[in-house]
Amino acid sequence: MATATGGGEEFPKKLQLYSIFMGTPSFRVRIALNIKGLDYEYKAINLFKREQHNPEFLKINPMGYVPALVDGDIVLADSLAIILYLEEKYPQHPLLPHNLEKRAINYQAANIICSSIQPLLSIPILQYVEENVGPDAKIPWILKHVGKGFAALDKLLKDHAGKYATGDEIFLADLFLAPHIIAMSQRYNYDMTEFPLLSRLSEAYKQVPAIQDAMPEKQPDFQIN
Ligand SMILES: N[C@@H](CCC(=O)N[C@@H](CS)C(=O)NCC(=O)O)C(=O)O
Repeated sequence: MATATGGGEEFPKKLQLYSIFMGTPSFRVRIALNIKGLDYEYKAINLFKREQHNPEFLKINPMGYVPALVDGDIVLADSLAIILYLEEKYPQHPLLPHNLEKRAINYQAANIICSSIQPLLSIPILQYVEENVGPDAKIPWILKHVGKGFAALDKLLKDHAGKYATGDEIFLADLFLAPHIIAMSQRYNYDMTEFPLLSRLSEAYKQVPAIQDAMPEKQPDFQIN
């Protein structure tokens, strides 16, 4: 680990983000860092080479997942935990609205994606579906679970949205939504017409530099897969 020496202990000087270009959880954290204007060192973890299982990385995240963040002597993993930590430690450009109801809706939307959509699309689950249900089962599986989640989010956010998911600023819900909408369109050419609000947000996200700079293809480890 690149370190700075101070007071006998060795901690990295700058924030370090362990990330993979294509994963939506890493994408969420990159957006948060960009919105808050935080400079960071990009530490690529190549999941295709199974680098997540390297003992050095398992010291950072015992789950063997990216993203993970190192901020001095604080080491954290899991995108939601990292983003909520960044929000408290670096309050500039808040990621949560003042209004309690809108804040709660942000938690709900983020958690729908974090707990009820993304885990069903994770590499081990998709491999399991392909190997144990059948090679043709993967795409219908993805479409079913994303469709259910997107339909719920479209309904949930309808009465709260402004230019973005819960108002005219990018908040937590957008950090979780944008990577999923973008990944579905890039990987599966997903048809969003059934979800009018999410389709509109998808267009709005194209104009947000913090999101565009966090795109998979802008990352140092990007490769066409
Ligand atoms: N709940 C975690 C999920 C992270 C996650 O699923 N990361 C995937 C990449 S998208 C990963 O590292 N997978 C490694 C593996 O499955 O071995 C978060 O939100 O950070």
